[in-house]
Amino acid sequence: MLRFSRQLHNSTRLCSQATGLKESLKAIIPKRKEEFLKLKKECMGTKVDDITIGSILSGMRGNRSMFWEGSMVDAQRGITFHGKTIEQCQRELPGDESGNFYPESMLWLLMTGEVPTKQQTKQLMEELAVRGSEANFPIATSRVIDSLPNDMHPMTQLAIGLASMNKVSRFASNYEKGLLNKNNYWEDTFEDTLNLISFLPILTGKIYSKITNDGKPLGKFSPTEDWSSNICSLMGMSNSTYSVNKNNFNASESKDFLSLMRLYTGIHADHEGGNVSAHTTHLVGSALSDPYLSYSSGIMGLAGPLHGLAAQEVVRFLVEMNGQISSPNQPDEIERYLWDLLNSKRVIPGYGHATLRKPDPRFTAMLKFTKDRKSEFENDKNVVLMQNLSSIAPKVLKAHGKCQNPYPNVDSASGILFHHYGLKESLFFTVIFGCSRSMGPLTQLVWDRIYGLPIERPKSVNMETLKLLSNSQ
Ligand code: CMX
Repeated sequence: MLRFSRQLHNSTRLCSQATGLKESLKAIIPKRKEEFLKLKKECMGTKVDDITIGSILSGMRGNRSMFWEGSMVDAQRGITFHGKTIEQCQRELPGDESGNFYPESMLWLLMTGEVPTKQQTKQLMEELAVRGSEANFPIATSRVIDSLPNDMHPMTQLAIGLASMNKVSRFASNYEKGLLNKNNYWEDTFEDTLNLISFLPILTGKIYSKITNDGKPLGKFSPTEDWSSNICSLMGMSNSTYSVNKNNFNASESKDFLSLMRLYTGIHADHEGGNVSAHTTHLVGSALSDPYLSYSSGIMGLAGPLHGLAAQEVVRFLVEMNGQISSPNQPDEIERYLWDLLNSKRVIPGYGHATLRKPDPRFTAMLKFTKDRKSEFENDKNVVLMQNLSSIAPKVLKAHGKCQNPYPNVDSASGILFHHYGLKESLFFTVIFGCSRSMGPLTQLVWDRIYGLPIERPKSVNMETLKLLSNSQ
């Protein structure tokens, strides 16, 4: 785990002047804003794409109609963060000894477009640990979470918890007092954004303790640990506290679970703007709702089975298949199982993608995580099945001939790795996704306000209009 030195820790204050990230952001705003305004002035009439009736009736697939800077998804290359592939991020962003970049360095990259130094990353870690400490965590949110039924869906608890933080929103409060104008909206949005991200370890820990331990704490927040370490500790998944919750977890597993947490939360941080959680955060934020309300809405979208819940479906699928085949190393039996599934008109979970046409590089990164730890995973038949499936299922799906992308997506691996380390509450996987996904959409919200993007208001059309349009061509 990464521990901050006391001296450095004590020098960090909650106020914005101490933040390296905010100062770096301030330094790049004028040039980016100038470019944006020039583009807006000179190119407003430039045509991008034709909108067809097909796109209106098919979820606006492929319509390039949103402004989003942090990341892009290319059908062949997959995700890039400010132009950098996951492999480049692993090489260039400051990270831990196991080769994973810290989510904090991804946050810096998303916010500024620049690779942070080790010192800047460390400073941001410290800042998040101070902002998100027990003393600063909103008391009203603690009370709200405590009052919810333990068996309420963890994503509902997350959305409620985030919305309740609106009580401490600097943006909402200063807007109400008439202290804000268009030029400084972004600053309080930035403050709320960093506070929200910093509050996630405690909020996540509270929700996990409700669903597993009747609300009794499973670990303690440490102001000298980084963001991912605190998420693990508060879930009872750190070396010192794990025994409260489970009884067979050892120190080396704890370190690997932390690596997995860093990998997972780093690579899920953003997936361009059109996905439901990102788009919703942007849309709600365009009404000048504060970051807590905006991201709470995004979380409600992430809770949908077609968006954030696929990882839990994959775990069920792998466990069930293993119960019906003699061994995960029997390709013929696996193929037969897959054909039975397809012939009964069901999908192979964890395979296919709306945009990608190659294996998801996030899946590749997770697969590498297992290959780098061969001895850890070789006896876990669910993980072995996940690995073997990634070469068998694409052949079957190609022969089936329906889906446009027969390759594994990220959900094909992520849940089963959590499962391996003892995180068996599959409904909870999406909460960790929600911790990670806060970074991209909220970063974009800060930039939306730097650029002064207006409230979003597409024009809707009815059946009569569509008929008229189709007859006129
Ligand atoms: N298994 C079987 N059939 C599949 C399939 C799969 N994994 N993926 C797609 N198909 C089928 C579709 O159901 C569709 O069939 P119909 O024409 O009968 O409706 C056909 O192939 C064409 O679909 P597509 O254009 O290739 O895929 P879509 O863009 O419509 O859907 C997705 C994409 C992800 C919803 C789909 O591939 C799927 O259901 N996959 C399984 C669930 C899953 O893994 N979801 C996680 C998504 C992760 C993410 O979005 O990041």
